[in-house]
Amino acid sequence: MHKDGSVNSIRNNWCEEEVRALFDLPFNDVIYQAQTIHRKNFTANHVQMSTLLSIKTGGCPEDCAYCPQSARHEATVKVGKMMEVDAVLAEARRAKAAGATRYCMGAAWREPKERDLDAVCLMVEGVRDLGMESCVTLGMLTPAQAHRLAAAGLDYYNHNLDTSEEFYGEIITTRSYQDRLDTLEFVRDAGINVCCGGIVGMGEGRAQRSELLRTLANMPVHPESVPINNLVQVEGTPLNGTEPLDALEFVRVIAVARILMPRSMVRLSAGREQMSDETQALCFLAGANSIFLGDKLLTTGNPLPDSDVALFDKLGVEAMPI
Ligand code: SAM
Ligand code: DTB
Ligand code: SF4
Repeated sequence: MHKDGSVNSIRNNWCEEEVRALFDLPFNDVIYQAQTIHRKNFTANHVQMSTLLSIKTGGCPEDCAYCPQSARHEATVKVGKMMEVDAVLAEARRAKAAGATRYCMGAAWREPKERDLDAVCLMVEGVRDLGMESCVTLGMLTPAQAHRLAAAGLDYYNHNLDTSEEFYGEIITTRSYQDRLDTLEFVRDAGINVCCGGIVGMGEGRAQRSELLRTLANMPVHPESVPINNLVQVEGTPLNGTEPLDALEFVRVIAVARILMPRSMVRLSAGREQMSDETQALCFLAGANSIFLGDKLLTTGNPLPDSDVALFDKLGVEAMPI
């Protein structure tokens, strides 16, 4: 039931043509639909502030063509050891003081080792003790690992499909689309909320963007959280130099995600540093309701917190309470 008493059915059976038709609508029409659905399901003008930390940076064996942390590319991120639990929790306290209500921790792994998971579980418990939502992204999981994270009280596990199944092979060869779907199923079965989205601006077409969103929306249960990343181009990665995605097309991706997954948190994730205030404002209008707060994502830049506060002020947007 919505705030206005109406019922909006959640669908998991979108066909290709229907999703593509949403993308092809006149801009005002798709934004109007998305904003209408957004207001039925969320408090208008609330945007969640999440903060991201790389707990293990660089040296990753996978070959994701967008990623500066792959050991297979020439990108220059400094490879680091896994951070200590106390240092991670000190950062989480800082993020909370700055206004974040969600703390996301990422590791440049193909999959976690058992002993690494011990430390991650302590981090998750510590973040929860601070009263923040917790999210981790550690690569592929086994069912047993998903259960361990659930027992530690993890709120969300982030594992992206990244793109459509058809385009996927152009971007990653070291693990399959099915591997990703399997991990997502283990996370779901362990009772952890699913955080799953993708990246646009990787040279894909509208058909592939549309298929990515259709795959997400046709999961038996929608991911509770859908990060939409605009590719951050990094020197030394194979995708550096890709034609950037038109800003209005990016806004359409947010709008269609909101229409297809009415109750999911749609997160305006990577790529905001390269975005104008106007584009970000359109993303909020299209139904995005979370951003990363803090001057760094995992390894790349993010707008300064002061400029985000100024943008929220200009738009009359408030930080979403937990
Ligand atoms: N290694 C784990 C994995 O890939 O599952 C977790 C960390 S990985 C960096 C998390 C996500 O960050 C990726 O799935 C991808 O969607 C996003 N990402 C990485 N590099 C990016 C870039 N240059 N631009 C936008 N998104 C990026
Ligand atoms: C997601 O979808 N986006 C975040 C989070 N999940 C882990 C990561 C963005 C990374 C951008 C590139 C970097 O900073 O290294
Ligand atoms: Fe490794 Fe994740 Fe980067 Fe892929 S996206 S190279 S798995 S850190």
